[in-house]
Amino acid sequence: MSLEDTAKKIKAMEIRGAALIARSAVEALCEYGEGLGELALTDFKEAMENAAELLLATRPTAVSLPNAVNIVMKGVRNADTIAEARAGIRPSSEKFIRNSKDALQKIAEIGARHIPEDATLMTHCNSQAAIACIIEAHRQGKVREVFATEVRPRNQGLLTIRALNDAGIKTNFIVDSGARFFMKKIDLLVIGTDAVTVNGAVVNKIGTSQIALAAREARTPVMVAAETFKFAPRTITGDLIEIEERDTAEVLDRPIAAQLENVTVRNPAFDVTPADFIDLIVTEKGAIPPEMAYIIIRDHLGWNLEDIR
Ligand code: RUB
Repeated sequence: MSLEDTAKKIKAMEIRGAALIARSAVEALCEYGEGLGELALTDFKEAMENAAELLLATRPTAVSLPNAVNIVMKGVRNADTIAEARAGIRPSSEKFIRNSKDALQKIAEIGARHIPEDATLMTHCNSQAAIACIIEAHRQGKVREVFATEVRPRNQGLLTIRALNDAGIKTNFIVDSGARFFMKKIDLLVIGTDAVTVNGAVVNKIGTSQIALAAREARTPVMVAAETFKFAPRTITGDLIEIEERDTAEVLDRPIAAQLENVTVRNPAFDVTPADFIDLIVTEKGAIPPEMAYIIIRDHLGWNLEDIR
C-alpha cells in the first residue's frame, strides 16, 4: 500500500489499534523508501523525513507510531552515504514488525499467568494485546466469561466480541455506561494502551479511566497489556501525551448538531488513567507495576538521563 493510502487509512481508523498502526506505518515507510528513485543523500533524507511526518500526523496519541517510525528513521538519519541510508530501511522495518509480533505472543503468555482461575474479565475497546492475554488464558481453561463494552462512538467493541466469540469465549456485550453496574462480578479488568507515561499512567480509549475508577471502587484489579514500544520516552521531560480529538460527526450527525446552536459536541478519542488505578502492566519483557515504567524506557527503549538535557 502506498504511503498516502496508509496515512489515510490510519487517520480514518480503517487501520487502528496502536500496534497495528505502528506495523503498518513501518511497512509503508519501508516501501516508500525503497521506491524512491535516484536521489542525492540529502534529498533522500528529506523525502524520508517528509514521509515520516505525514505518518506521524495521522494519530497523535499512539506513541507506538513515533517509536516505530524513529526505529526506521534512525538508520536513515545516521547514514553517511545513500547506499547506507537505503540498505538499512528493510532490515530495521522487518525487525520491528517481527519483534512486535513476538512481543504479542510473549505478552499473551505472561498476561495469562496473571489471570486467575475461573475468571470473569472485563475489557474495553479493541486491543490485540489485551485480547491475546484473554484468549491464552481461555486456552488454559481459566476464563469463565468476559464483559466487553460497546465503545462509543466508533463501536470497536464489535471487533472485540467477534474475536472473543470466534475463540469460543462466553462473552457479554454491554453499553459503556454499564461497566460499573457489572463491576462487582469482575475479577480482573484487562485493557490495552496507546501510551504509557514515565510515571506509569496509561492512555487508552476514552472511558478507560471511568471504568478503572469503577474497578478501584469495587477493588477489582486492573491489568494493562502493552508492548514496550508503547512506552513514551518524551514524558521523561514532562511532555504530555496529546489526546486526539476526532471529528464531531462521529458522535452526532452534522444536520442535528447544526440545529443545536448552543451545543458543542466534543470527541476526545482517549483518556488518561493514573498509575494509582493500575495494578500491573504486562510487557514482553515481563510484568511490572506501573511505577517501573521508567525502567522500561531506560533499559528497553534506550533512553537515559544523559539524553535529557
Ligand atoms: C484503540 C485502543 C486500544 C489500544 C491498544 O483505539 O484504544 O486499546 O490502541 O491496542 P482506536 P493494541 O480504536 O482509536 O485506535 O493492543 O491492538 O495495540
